[in-house]
Amino acid sequence: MFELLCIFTSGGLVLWNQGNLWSPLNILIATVLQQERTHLSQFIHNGYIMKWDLLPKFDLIFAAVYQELYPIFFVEKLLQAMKEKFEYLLEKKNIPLRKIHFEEDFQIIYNEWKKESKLYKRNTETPEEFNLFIPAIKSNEGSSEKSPKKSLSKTKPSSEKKKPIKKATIKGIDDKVTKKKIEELDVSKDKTQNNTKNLEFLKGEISDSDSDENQELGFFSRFANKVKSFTGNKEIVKQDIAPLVSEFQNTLIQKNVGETISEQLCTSVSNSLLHTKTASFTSLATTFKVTLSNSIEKLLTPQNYKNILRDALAAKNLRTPYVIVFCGINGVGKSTSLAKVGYYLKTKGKLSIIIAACDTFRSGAIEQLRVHSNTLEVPLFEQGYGKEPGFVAREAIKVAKNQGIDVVLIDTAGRMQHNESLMVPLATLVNINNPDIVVFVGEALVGNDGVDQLMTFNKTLMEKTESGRGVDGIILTKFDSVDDKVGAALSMVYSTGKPILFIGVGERYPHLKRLNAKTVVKSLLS
Ligand SMILES: Nc1nc2c(ncn2[C@@H]2O[C@H](COP(=O)(O)OP(=O)(O)O)[C@@H](O)[C@H]2O)c(=O)[nH]1
Ligand SMILES: [Mg+2]
Repeated sequence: MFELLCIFTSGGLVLWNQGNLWSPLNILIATVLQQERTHLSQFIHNGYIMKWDLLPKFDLIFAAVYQELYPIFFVEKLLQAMKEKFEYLLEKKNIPLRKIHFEEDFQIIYNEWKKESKLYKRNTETPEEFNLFIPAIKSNEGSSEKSPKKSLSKTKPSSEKKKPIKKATIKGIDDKVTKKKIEELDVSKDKTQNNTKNLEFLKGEISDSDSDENQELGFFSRFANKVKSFTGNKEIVKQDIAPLVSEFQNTLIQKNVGETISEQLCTSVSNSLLHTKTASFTSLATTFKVTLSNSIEKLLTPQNYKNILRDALAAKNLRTPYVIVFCGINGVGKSTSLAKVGYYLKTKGKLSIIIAACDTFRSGAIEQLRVHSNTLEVPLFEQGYGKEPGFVAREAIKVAKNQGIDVVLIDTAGRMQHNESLMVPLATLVNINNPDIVVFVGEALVGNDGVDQLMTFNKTLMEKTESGRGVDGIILTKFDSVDDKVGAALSMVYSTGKPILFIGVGERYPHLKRLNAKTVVKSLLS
């Protein structure tokens, strides 16, 4: 029989479990998983065998604990089937993690596995009996009243209180688990099991998915050194979590995330954790942090992300120019970002570009663009100052069509978001030309004002354009000058749901990058 089968997140949130013997698992976490020793095929401690499987993509661990004395075969197949089912539910069925009711699925998987395992067993002529979720005493020839092994009692250890292991006081991973003891206890290196290959493969998968730029942590490193106190597998109640809500709220505010947004985010994490259980090996703070990290990462990876390069190449195939409008207030880096995007599309996509000088308002704007057009060696379309920007853009698009130019980059005048009379010409430009994408350019430096700029641009455009279209995406500039105060990125996406297409990380053309959500999360919560 299994003492414990469970599914939990790397943050320690138990999503599903059957059986209740957590102590051996604590040791597994502390001595194997936290130390990234996942190449081991199994772990044996105090008469218990532990096996596990990982789903790094969703931060999930599937683990089984059973008595060494009563071996169970093909456990890895059961864990794998559970993992595949979870992956299917999360990825194909799009069911949120916390909404998965696994019990029924598990029974099906389990029955199937039991059947198949028997077949395998027959084929491989494995002599032992199966003992699955039934009292595991039967084959001990009347010795059921005496523990067959020094540390094991014969009765079913169904709870922490009754656990049969000698080291019954083990509560958490800092509970005197010395290195020496671990070495003594860890006999798994001597055992040869056929799932080694599988785990090696998974290990590869972990490093792959984490090899994202600036990505620093291994899957299980997230456990490491974070465990301070243990919730002991008890239900989380409001009093436990309230101090964490204000602590993390302050952390976010210090990183320039808007106050209301910080509060809303932390409250929603708190609500999602209330009345759930964390495993005894992890602290509530860790669980909170991992849950918050995951929700921020999800927020920063919106479904409506637009891949400018791919879309521009697709437009080229249709022989229509791909039109991008850059808007925002003065001095945020609109013209510089326009030039950077031009450079990117020209070098990466081998696309031909024309720049349209539609900031016909601010003196010097056209001359500044000419410098970019000369440096990038792309044509500049301009009709001088004072002209209606929408008409200049229309002419530029005409030229692009006639000359077979792939992309039109439209520079616009900076305007304060609340200046109605200046917003009208921008809306007219969008109305007349129906660009493929309207990009809002904002600075990473700003706090709430940046959010206000974006929201007002978006709202005004929606109100003033005939089709009711707003901003499609964001370029966040001057990321190089904010250190770890990257909260504007989160605030903007949270408030509007608009994706960050690029970040500007310097003044030169190649200083344009995709936002790495994991890096932002790390900066926000470090
Ligand atoms: N450090 C840094 N400076 C930037 C970035 N983007 C733009 N700038 C600078 O910001 C200033 C204003 O840029 P500009 O494109 O003229 O802004 P615009 O008025 O919105 O068109 C210039 O000095 C740019 O070099 C960036 O990502 N990082
Ligand atoms: Mg400009």
